[in-house]
Amino acid sequence: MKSKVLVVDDSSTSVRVVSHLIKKADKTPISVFSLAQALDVLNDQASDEFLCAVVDYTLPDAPRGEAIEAVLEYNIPVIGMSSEGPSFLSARFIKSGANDYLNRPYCHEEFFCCVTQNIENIENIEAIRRAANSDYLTGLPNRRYFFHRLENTTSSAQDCVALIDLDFFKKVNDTFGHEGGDQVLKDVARLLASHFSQHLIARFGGEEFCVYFQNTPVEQAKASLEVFRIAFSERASWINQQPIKCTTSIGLSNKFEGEIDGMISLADLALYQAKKLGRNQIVVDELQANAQTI
Ligand code: GH3
Ligand code: MG
Ligand code: MG
Repeated sequence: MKSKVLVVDDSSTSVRVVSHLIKKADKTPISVFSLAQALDVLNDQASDEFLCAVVDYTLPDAPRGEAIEAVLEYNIPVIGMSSEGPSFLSARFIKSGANDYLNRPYCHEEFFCCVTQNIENIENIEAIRRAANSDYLTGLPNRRYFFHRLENTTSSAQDCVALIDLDFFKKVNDTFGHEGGDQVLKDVARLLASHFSQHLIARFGGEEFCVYFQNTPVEQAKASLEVFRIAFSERASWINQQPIKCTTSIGLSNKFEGEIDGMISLADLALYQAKKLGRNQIVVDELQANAQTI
């Protein structure tokens, strides 16, 4: 959960007051006195750790609101502050893209309301974004997020993709009920998250999952999938004190031809092959014809 609020103001008295009020809102103020220092902090610390920034309109090294625009560049919501009067403020701040603004002198209640309301709005938007991007049952990223992430990624010929499908999962539901099936889905998701934390994973739908390996030789991806496959097959999920054993079939492809969709279709064909060959195994559809090739 994000908790930092960046405070950029050249007046140490103002910084002290603002920091105190931010702490009262249970957030952590990170205070700096100039735009240069603010940029140092933002380049040094992950900017996505900041909930928002409270930025003075006039700073010695940014006299005309440049600091507000500079901080907005880092995709951090900004509350602007100025002593120059409300009519000046509203026009200038709206133009610079600030989310909200405060006119000095402000009473503490006014500051508190402004900051907490903005933080609440930002947190609500974050919660909606998280819900839209993740799968409700397992908490894994969903298909929508998977493709959105890849849209903004430069894929390379070294990438590969794996489709992982639970074997005879319908039978799990038939034997242990939907609740038993759900438990297996949650467990497989947790195991996937722990084995492939360095990679992009998603629940594609039903009992099918996907792992996208960036810049990973196919042999390495296959070896790590094999470790996962064996680990999953050797453990059990539990429902009403009953163990549920389950296995996975996996299709892996590294035939990158510029289209991720195409590589996923090939992984799907490899998965189909793994099912046909008896399940609980990996089939690789790889560029160089060594190992199992379809
Ligand atoms: P195969 O080895 O060929 O993959 O067989 P399968 O039984 O795993 O595959 P099939 O496609 O026949 O059945 C998938 C089942 O997954 C059917 C569906 O009811 C179940 N399923 C899909 N989503 C969920 C879910 O969220 N929870 C539970 N409990 N079951 C689900
Ligand atoms: Mg100032
Ligand atoms: Mg299945």
